[in-house]
Amino acid sequence: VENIQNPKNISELANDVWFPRKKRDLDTFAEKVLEMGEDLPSDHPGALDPEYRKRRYDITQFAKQYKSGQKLPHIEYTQSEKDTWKVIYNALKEAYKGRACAEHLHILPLLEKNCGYSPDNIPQIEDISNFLKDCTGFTLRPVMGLLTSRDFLNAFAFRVFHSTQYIRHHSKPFYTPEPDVCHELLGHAPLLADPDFAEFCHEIGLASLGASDEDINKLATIFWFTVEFGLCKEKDGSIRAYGAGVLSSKGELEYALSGEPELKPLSLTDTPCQSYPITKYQPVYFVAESFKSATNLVRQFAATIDRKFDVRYNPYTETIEVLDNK
Ligand code: TIH
Ligand code: FE2
Repeated sequence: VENIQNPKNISELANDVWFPRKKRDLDTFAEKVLEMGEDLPSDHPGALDPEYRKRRYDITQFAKQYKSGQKLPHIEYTQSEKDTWKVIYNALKEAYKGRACAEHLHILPLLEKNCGYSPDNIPQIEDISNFLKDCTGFTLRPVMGLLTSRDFLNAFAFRVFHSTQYIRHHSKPFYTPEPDVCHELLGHAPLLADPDFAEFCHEIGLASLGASDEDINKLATIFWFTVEFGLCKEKDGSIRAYGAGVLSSKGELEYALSGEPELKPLSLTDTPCQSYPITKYQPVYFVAESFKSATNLVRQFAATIDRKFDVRYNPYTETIEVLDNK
């Protein structure tokens, strides 16, 4: 149904740019994965394992066919996949002590209680999505692999998080160059249950709607150094990890807090322009004072964005409203 939003709020200023206006519009992202969706590059740990590739292919097909509002795909994980999960789960839980931020340490036991998290079980995204919905309004939807930054960030405006469901190759459990179910469920999901963190993500999402390519790059960089690889200061002054890429890699989690890499304060001057590698440990991390201060930083950035209109999310209709008041 088109154009049934409150007509008073419709601004024509956004008519020349496309961005998702309703949750269902996210369905159009499904086929636009960048790489590693159905195909693996030759240096991927699973590239030469035909059985692994077949399994990945089968799991990504559920994501390809998924439509907004449907029940999320239930994956019956094999014993070998569960074995990989167990190695990672046990090692990470040990490594979280003294390294994961307070919010993550608080929420993981809740996921164990409510969503089937355990060393012997790979949780289902349906259960996690329902849990997150109650906590912060975030929901999950399956994805074949990496989306463009624009698509991935746009979904945050709807409090939707795209989650892979396949697991990394068993030969390299403690670091993988791409998202997998361990990265999503152990790295991202716990933080998405935290209201301040959810608001931070939502703010990035709103800023990304209809933004220029240059602004999208900067937002994606802010995202990279916060949601993916962020460190933060705890109340006692210690530095911990909240970024999902750090919290899902035992190797990188230990490295990030070892004193070896460079740590800089999260800031609007440095962070949006910092370059970074995607497939190895980060040489630089940024430390946030709090999720609230990080949210303010995104708001300040959003105010500099060259966009003729303003946006807000209407949670009742699950649509984006475009506003004139700029
Ligand atoms: N390196 C992470 C891990 O091993 O869990 C996965 C990724 C995070 C960000 C991009 S890929
Ligand atoms: Fe991620």
